[in-house]
Amino acid sequence: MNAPHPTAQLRQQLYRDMDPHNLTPLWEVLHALVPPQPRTPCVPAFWKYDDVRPFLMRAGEAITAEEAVRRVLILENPALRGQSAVTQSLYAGLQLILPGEVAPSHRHTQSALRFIVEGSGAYTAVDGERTTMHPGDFIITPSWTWHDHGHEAQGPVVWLDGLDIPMIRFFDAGFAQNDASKSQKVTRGEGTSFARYGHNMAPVTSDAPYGKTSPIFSYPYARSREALEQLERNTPIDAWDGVKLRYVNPLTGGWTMPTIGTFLQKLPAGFDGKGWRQTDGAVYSVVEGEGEVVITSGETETRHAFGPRDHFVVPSWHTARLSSSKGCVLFSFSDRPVHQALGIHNEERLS
Ligand code: 1HN
Repeated sequence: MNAPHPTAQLRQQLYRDMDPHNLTPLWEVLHALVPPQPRTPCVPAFWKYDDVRPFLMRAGEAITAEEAVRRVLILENPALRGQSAVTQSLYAGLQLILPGEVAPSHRHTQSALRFIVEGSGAYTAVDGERTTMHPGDFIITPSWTWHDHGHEAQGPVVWLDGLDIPMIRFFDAGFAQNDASKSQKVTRGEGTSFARYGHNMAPVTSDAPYGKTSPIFSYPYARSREALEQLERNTPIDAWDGVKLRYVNPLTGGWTMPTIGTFLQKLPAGFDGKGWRQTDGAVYSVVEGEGEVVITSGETETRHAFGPRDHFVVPSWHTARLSSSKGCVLFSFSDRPVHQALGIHNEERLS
């Protein structure tokens, strides 16, 4: 008889002997490495604003914006606790600033978006230009630009921060610096970037002052909402998305940031959307109105009624459906620009 065919025992001995050499067999993990379809560890998540707000206000009593540098409660995906991640690639948090406070100037390679959730009159300063915040405004802090926040008006102001922190961490490409001064010097009047780039026009000696990032610091809600309203009146409603637009970089027509795509959509009253799934997991912020989101993955179904200022996550390749009896407006962001740059974006719309 020949020697016995390699057995489980033989394999186990091989694994043990090579382990100290930092060697491991691919055939034991191959299936998990290249799954037949995306299998994210991220789970659907939902934060009701009424539950979150009291903690934000308590944070306002527990620490100043300056002491905290950024007074933020991180929205952590329940399956990624401790990782400061809302999806595998993205970070989200709710930031509070109170009248008279300053969040000191710094810069980092991570890109940031702000979506204003509550209150008015705080400002963010980017590269010497201040922008006043209003609910529903979408504001950008491009990679490596100095930025500070302040509040010289009334009442608490809360916004959603979206950053590419987990992605930049994955690439080990993060740099950061603190500014010498707390609040950077204002060098340009408010609205300068919008005047240059926000009216379907651009400087004649065209430049891209922030590289791959949009030179518009703030996309005011009033304008974005007006566009959706007009389209709702005049064009067919998409059976999956209602009326949905993406924010663009006016110099390229592409995404506003290289790593994060941003969207605003309006579901008309009585909308009962069809299901879809896509590879880019997304974070939603409810601006106005109310509705329901149903998220399914395999046998698991999650269902949440939402209202203004609630936040939720639709993970990669989970099927989602949106509906709204009274109509609503939703802001959302995802890592779609990266999926598209890599040629791996996939979307399936169910009939
Ligand atoms: C940051 O700079 C801000 O500038 C907010 O408001 C959240 C989370 C991690 C790292 C930097 C801001 C942040 C952040």
